[in-house]
Amino acid sequence: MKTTALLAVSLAFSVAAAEAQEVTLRAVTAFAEKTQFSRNFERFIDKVNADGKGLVKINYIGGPRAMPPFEVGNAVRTKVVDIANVTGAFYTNLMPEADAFKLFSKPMSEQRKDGTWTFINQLHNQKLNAHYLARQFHNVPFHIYLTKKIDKLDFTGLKIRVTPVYKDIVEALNGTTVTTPPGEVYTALERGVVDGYGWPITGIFDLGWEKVTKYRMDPAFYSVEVNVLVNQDVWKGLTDAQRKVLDDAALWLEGLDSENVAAIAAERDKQAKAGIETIAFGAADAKSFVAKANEVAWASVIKRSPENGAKLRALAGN
Ligand code: 173
Repeated sequence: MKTTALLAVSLAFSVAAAEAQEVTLRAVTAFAEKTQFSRNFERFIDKVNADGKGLVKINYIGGPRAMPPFEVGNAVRTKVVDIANVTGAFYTNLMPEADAFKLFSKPMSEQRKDGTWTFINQLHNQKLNAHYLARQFHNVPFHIYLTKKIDKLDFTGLKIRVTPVYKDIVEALNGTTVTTPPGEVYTALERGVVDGYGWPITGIFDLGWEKVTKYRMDPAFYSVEVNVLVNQDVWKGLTDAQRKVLDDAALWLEGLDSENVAAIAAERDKQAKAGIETIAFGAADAKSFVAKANEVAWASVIKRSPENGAKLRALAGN
């Protein structure tokens, strides 16, 4: 009897201790829920909630319906949320260097070894009060999509929806830029407010944009970056065991990038079947476009942040 009672008491204590140790993190995503650039983060949340039972739990608040995309970076900084899925392009106001992340196309396994992750993490620590937990989609490029045909690399007379990702290159080709979050792209196209938009090779079907898209301009350029950030005070307050659950899930999440190769091939096919024509230029023009895109992007980052910009360029090696 005595032993059983003691056992029960000690069991009750250990359950209480485990419960006291479980932390709940509030999460948002800068992309619409269940769409291309939120989906893997949602799988990450499921994994953390399964693997982290009793240690760490993520409470998924949602996407742009809960918080405007361009405010997500600041919400992490001020601990309005604890963890977020967001591209650096949406927080260049707080960290101009974030505009350079699209110029890193090395796999994260390399970036974690060669000092890139460490430096980018430091930037997040300093400017966003955040821990840089993971980066996704390094092998997914961007394109410019159009409703009007062009026959040379020149956007004169065209209005293009941009984010900081595409702004410099569109302006370098004489286009007029209109910055909007993804949620406003469809309406802007439908109303003729813009004649095209920048977006990755994947994801245009999620919000029905194929209905208002006629052309995809090739070649592809840059690399998508969507990051998982954790408020730095929250990160520091976690136990080693809690951090390990998140770190392990982060590496797993980065590993999902291997799925992108097949996804990209399928998406090109799907776009063609939806009647989206490719506008392709000759090999020399394509090469000069990509070179120009890289050049204007680096120039813009280095102008805004000379020292860090130069360091980033050395790390990117391009
Ligand atoms: O076009 C965008 O909204 C944008 O900048 C972006 C960045 C990463 C993934 C998808 C879109």
